[in-house]
Amino acid sequence: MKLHKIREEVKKELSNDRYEHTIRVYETAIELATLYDESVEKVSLAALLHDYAKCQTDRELKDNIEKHDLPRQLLHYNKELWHGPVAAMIAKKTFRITDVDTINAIYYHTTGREQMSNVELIVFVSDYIEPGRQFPGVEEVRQLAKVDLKKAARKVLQNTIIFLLKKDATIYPDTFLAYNELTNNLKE
Ligand code: DGI
Ligand code: FE
Ligand code: FE
Repeated sequence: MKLHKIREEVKKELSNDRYEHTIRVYETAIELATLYDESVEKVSLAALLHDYAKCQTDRELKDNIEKHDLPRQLLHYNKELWHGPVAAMIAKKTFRITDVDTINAIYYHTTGREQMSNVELIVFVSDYIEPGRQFPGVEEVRQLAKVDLKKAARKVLQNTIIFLLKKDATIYPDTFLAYNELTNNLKE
């Protein structure tokens, strides 16, 4: 499917606000791909589809996780984590995307994981820094993203972990694993 067609499908599936966020992530991801000499095609597809399942109900997301053999473990953590893996499944099955890097960038866009590729890091960071975001500390991540993708992603993970801890929320293992790995990287 052509990019403009995918864009139309995404617009149909999402609320206006969610679609606009998606387009800002897409534009940010293309800027970063250009800066880091990564595949514009991969980050474009991943960014356009990363939140494709965001407007599904909890029931629909849960059913999709069960039906399509996604990790049951997800169901024991925050519902916010469900839409990435479900969107990755739809990207494969409906949009016929076969590139593993693109699929992984969609799948792990919320939690992060160890050994993220540059394409995954770009989508992960772009989701956090797109110009509509106003998280405390976002400006620091925007500056880091211009010089070092891994440092930027580490800061996103750190900010998110602190945010979740303050809310008394649980933290998905992949989020800790990604944070630990990127923190150890800095010391080497
Ligand atoms: O879908 P978006 O709003 O664009 O962004 P997202 O997919 O990164 O979702 C982020 C939300 O998920 C954020 O408010 C934190 C929340 N969240 C809940 N549990 C976890 C988590 N984020 C991470 N990284 N790890 C968790 O365990
Ligand atoms: Fe998301
Ligand atoms: Fe998003």
